[in-house]
Amino acid sequence: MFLASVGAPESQRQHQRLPMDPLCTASSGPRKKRPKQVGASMASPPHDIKFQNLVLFILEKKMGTTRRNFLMELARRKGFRVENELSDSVTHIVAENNSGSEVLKWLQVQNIRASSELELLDVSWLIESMGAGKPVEITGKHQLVVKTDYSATPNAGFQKTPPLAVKKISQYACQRKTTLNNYNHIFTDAFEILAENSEFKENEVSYVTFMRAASVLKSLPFTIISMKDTQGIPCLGDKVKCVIEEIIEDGESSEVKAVLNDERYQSFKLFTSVFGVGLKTSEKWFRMGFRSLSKITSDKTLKFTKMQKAGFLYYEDLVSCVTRAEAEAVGVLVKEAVWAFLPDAFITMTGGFRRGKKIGHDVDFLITSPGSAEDEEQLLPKVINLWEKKGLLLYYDLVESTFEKFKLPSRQVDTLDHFQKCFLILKLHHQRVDSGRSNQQEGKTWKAIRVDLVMCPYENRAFALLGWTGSRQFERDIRRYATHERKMMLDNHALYDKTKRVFLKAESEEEIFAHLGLDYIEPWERNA
Ligand code: DCT
Ligand code: MG
Repeated sequence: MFLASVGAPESQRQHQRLPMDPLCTASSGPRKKRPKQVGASMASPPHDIKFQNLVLFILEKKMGTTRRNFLMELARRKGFRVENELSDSVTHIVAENNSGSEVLKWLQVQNIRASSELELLDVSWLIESMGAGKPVEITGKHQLVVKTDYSATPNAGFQKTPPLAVKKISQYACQRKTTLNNYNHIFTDAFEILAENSEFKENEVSYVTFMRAASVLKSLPFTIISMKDTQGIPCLGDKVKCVIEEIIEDGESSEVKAVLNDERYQSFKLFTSVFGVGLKTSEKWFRMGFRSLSKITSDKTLKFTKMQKAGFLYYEDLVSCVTRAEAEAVGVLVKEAVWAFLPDAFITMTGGFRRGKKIGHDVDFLITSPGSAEDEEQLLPKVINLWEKKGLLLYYDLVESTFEKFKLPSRQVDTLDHFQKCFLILKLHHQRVDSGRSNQQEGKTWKAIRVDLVMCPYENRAFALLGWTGSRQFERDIRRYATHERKMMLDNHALYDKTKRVFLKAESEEEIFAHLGLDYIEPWERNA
């Protein structure tokens, strides 16, 4: 079972580990302890060079001989050319825990002048590249920053190492700022795959463990490059640290590799990519022996819901992400239609796009109006009707409101709200036919886009906005924080103070944060 694969305690494992053959990690299941191979790099066979244009040199300073030998060996196995000595042919210097200034200083001592073409890179670039099996694009986060003032503090100019005095990091995402600038993709991608696999297995505990780990790592302003960097970071238990350690050492996690190769994971991933297909249906199809969508759609005995039929019909469009330009174009359609019936309505694009994401799986909108409840109730049916007449409506499911005023907020962190809402697939006509996709489907001049419209009472708009902005992890944590730290109950409708037994009103998200005693976190800092 998943949780049973937790390895020996951290301290114990530390002694047993040494740089080892990374190719052994391809095996499935938990990590095995492998025998010591002292000086493995000395006796290594020659490796084929896959990337002729790069010549790497790994700096031993602050890294140590063992780790340097290990990284050199691993990089060579992955097809990189790594020099033992620094020479004119070197194009990339890779360093760990050194600022750009420190590397330059070292070069000066060696009497070597660094040319402007020489890349000074953080080891995170090499680790990511080895993980990707090819050199990844060099971005600002990989480049060591050079400050000319050497009298500055040792870490000055090198932004991607942990600051010397780390401010205590909260276990709650609502007390951390998480922008889309993720310095730890190599780890967070791994944890998101492990979390998804746990979700497919309906293992809630394990799902939460991995999602919290991914979330906290996304908030760090530096890249984790050694286990030392994980000290003091919450939400990283033994199991999680074991995965991090393996990625640092080998560039990848054997457990993630095993999940990606697992037939059940692959099938669930494929099945749930169809709009309207959840875990129950995936489980059923998997048990019935289905492994491909074509076999499913051509099976005469299977019955599909209206939602699934639409999911299959527009599959190609729906799996290709919605771009911001497409989201904006949908926004124009929504505003036109809504304002035709309710000119004073407020319309806000919520979800990932409000958090600054460039792509999404759908476009979410929150609609509210200070007008009468009856007008409110009639709006979505009118909008649907209009789009139907215009031939823009490919699918819709209108869910009537079950909202009751003064109902206590839900105790569940994951429940959907009671507002009236509509899940749609809209036909978005291309502004101009320029994508390869339209060539594939000759003559098709539109794309099917998933859209969620939510209509909420005016007094609840701040809560609804906070709830529909996400991310999911941020929402879970702010509700958990309200419950455990403030004895309050928060959901998409309201905030209730259990001690004072009152509902706390709010006109804006800022006021909700203030009621909770939290510093305000901007939407683009909620990408937890
Ligand atoms: N939400 C939530 N709990 C859920 C589902 C959603 O709190 N179980 C909130 C958070 C985000 C918002 O609703 C919109 O949901 P999605 O569209 O699923 O998420 P997203 O962040 O917009 O992601 P994507 O970019 O993939 O659409
Ligand atoms: Mg969304």
